[in-house]
This record gives sequence, C-alpha cells and structure tokens, in this order.
Amino acid sequence: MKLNQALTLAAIFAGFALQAEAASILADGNLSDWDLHKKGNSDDWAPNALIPPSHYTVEDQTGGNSRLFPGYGGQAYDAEAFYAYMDNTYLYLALVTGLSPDTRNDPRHNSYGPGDFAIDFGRDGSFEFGIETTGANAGKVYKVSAWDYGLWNEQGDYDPSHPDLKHPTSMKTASEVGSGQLVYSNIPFKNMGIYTNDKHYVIEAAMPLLAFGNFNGDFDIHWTMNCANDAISVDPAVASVPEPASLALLALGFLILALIQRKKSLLSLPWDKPSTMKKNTLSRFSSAKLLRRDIRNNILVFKFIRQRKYNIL
Ligand SMILES: [Ca+2]
Ligand SMILES: [Ca+2]
Ligand SMILES: [Ca+2]
Ligand SMILES: [Ca+2]
Repeated sequence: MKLNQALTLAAIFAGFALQAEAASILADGNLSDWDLHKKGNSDDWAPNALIPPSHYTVEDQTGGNSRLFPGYGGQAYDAEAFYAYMDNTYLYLALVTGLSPDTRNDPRHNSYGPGDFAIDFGRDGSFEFGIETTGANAGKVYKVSAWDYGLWNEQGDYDPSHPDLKHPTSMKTASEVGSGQLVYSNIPFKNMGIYTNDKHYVIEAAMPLLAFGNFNGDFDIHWTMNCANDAISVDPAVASVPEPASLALLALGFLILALIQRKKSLLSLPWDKPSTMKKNTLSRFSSAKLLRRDIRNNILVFKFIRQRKYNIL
C-alpha cells in the first residue's frame, strides 16, 4: 500500500489522530488485537477486517526437518504468517514464526538466528530500510546500504556464494533513522492453526511512518532468518477510514470551539459597553442564533471531510 496515501490521510486527519489511534494495534506480542486466534482451526490465521486478504500472507508449515523452500528445518525455521497495517502515524507488523528469538546464530553448527525486517520501496528488489528484530537495538529503523544474505541461490539451490538477493537476511551497513516499539517474545504458544502441537513465536512492532522520510509509494516488507531457509513478505494495508461516530465527534469539537470563539468576540465588541443584564441577554440571543448557524457550518465541514476522504481512497 502507498505510504503517501497514509501521509495524506495523516495531514487531513491530524486534528483527530487520537480517535483513529483507537482502532490501532498495541505492539505487545499479543495478537488478539489483530483478531487472530488459538483455536486449532485453519481460519485462526485470518485477521480482523482492518486487513483485507491481499494484505497478509499465511504459509504455515510443520514437521521435523522438512523442506520449507528454499531451505529445510521444519517448524523450527518456519516463517508462518505476516500481517501489516498502517494508520495515520504508524506501520504495524505482526509476524508468526517457529523460530525462537533465542536460536543461536552459529553457522558452523548449522544454527541460524532471526533476520531483520527489510522494506522495499517501489517493489523493485532493492531494500531501502530495515527494522532490527533482536538485541539492544530491537525496534530501531535504519536506512540500509548493505544487507547480508542466506544460503540459497535464485534457483532455490544451496549456493552460499551466490545468494538470492530477493531475500536479505540481516542489515550489514546501515544508519539509524528512527525508532518504534518491537516485541519478539521467547515464550512459545501452541494451538494456532491445524498443527496444534507446533510452537509459534511472534514479532509484533509499531514503527513511526516519519522514519521513512521522503520515501513513499508502494512498499513490501520481508522477513527471513539468517540462512533464508524460509522467507515471507507482505504488502501493508492502509488505515481504514474513521467511523462516522468519530467524524460526528470531530464536528461537535469544531462546534464547541466555534461557540467559544464566538462568545469571546461578542464580549469584546467595540461598541458601547453593555450592562451585565444587557450583556447576558445579548449573549443568550446571539448564542441561540449562532448555534443554528454553526451547526449548519459544521455539517458542511463534516460533509467536506467525508468527500475528501473518499476521493483520496
Ligand atoms: Ca498486540
Ligand atoms: Ca508452522
Ligand atoms: Ca513457511
Ligand atoms: Ca526498493
């Protein structure tokens, strides 16, 4: 989804960002806010209506050392599901994997740790940004100039000296551009999806859109482990429009502000200073009349915002 769409929405809805935030995600490692379930059913992987089906990826696999494509490792290296969503301010990510954050990165002993989130603006195969997933810098956003890669070539064959550049693993050279919240819990859970005994781990994150600077347009987010045995990507869904109730609240806010302003200006009119009684009468009379006018004006503002919103989307 386009980042510039999200930022345009942000500009228009800046006045009531808090209301839009109410529908958003808490990056705490608990996926109930995505409406994902642990019921042992195949539809446990289907998230809430904020995320249309084309904006999440599910490829749950299982089993011993089975092949994940391109590599092997079964559930312990399974990249299982990836969800992404943007509101006015943040990019939210939820990744489910069989890879524990405690997995040692020790290639000599055929053990590979988690990679970083890699973001490709323009979907042209170049990954401009990364999000650190482990260690003291977890949750920091970086502009990346060089990535590390895995063990498999473009044909899917084991070939560490000619790795597939479509699957960056961890950031190699990068400079920090922002910071958000990220949780990668080492406490596994079971009973998600049909492989009910498999252990799953979650990476959940909220990243400020401002970290991406002038980059905008369509982008994808990618994740794999340092061997790139199993990679997964997602195209984030843009924020759903605020509920009509929120817009009504906004209009009410405008109305109250307008009344306060009106009252202030009435009390400072330049003509002869009214007595207290006259002032109160004037104030009551004008307030009633102005109230009707302000309600009318605010309905117009309300309609204008709704119109703009649908034009943009
Ligand atoms: Ca959560
Ligand atoms: Ca799995
Ligand atoms: Ca998989
Ligand atoms: Ca790119």
